[in-house]
Amino acid sequence: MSDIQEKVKQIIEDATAKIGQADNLEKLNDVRVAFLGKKGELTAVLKGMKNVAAEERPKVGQWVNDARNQIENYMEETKKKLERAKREAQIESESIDVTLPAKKMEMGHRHPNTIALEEVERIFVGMGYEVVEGPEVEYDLYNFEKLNIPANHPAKDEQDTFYINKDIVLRTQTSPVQARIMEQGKLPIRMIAPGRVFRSDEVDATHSPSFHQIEGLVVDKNITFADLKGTLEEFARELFGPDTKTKFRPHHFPFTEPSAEVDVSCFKCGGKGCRFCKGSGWIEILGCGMVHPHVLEMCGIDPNEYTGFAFGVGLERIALLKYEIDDMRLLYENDIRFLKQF
Ligand code: 2U9
Repeated sequence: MSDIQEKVKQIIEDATAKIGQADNLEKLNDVRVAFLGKKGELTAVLKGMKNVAAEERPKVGQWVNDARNQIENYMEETKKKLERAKREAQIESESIDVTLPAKKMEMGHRHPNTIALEEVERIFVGMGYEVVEGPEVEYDLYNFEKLNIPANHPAKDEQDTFYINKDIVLRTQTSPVQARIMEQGKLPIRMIAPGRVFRSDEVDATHSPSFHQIEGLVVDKNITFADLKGTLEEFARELFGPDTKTKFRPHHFPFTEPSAEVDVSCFKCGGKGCRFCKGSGWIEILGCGMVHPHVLEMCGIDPNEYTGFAFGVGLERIALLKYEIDDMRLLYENDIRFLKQF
């Protein structure tokens, strides 16, 4: 066997061994370059042809071609094997374990205040009322003056207002929304004004410096206290059940005359007296009255032609009562374990 034939045989053996050792596609490519590339070992044999006798050259060419074919075939076979293994490893690593527990869907929950507000809105919208919102930062003029609460009125002290400056306050009630609507002069009016109000109160189980009110206002010709009574009795029955009784106790508000506070029969004991109603059988829920003629006048409505009634409820008070929550602070903590119960 000639030296060249020996050399080619050796190249085949070496290449075969190296291909066998290549355990990934990159290493296999390195082997291709080392043996079959332009500067590879087999190419070097061809480059040495100039030293081979002319009659020997076809033979040498044949050996080199056979060697190339043999190496390429084995390489191709190995490449396919490595590609298959790579694909299988990828499928294995990307496979999904369908037996794992699913990701939990975290559902939100309406706040008890929102549930109570939507319930009150539903009742009044059902009676033909409009829902109107207004600014939380309000002129003293609309928050106090036009509601018959002039400078030095004791109510101004009692409410202990947050002042932005001497003319602008954080509203202490939603009544300025009604005053603004009256001023627009479109009559009759049948509206409720829900929203956040502010009073400089210390936080405890029944107080917060920021809470919510829903106030109502009706202004039309021939509106009487009977309309007020009938409306609020119906409201109480819708909110607390059809057997609910109401009691109107005389009271005083600067913006209404006459005024009353309204109690409902205890929906826990039906009026017999229990821990919930502190033994009295009654629970106070709202304040109301006939709109003071002076308030009508200050808001541009002729009190000789029109009369009206108004009322105000604390939203938190309704939520606490309806859902039997004993501390107002729970409503502001937003603990999902608490909120989920309603
Ligand atoms: C206008 C005229 C009159 C609104 C009214 C009450 C009675 C009332 C309290 C309930 C609990 C406030 O949240 S609370 O502390 N409100 O008792 N509010 S009459 O009267 C108005 C409003 C607007 C123009």
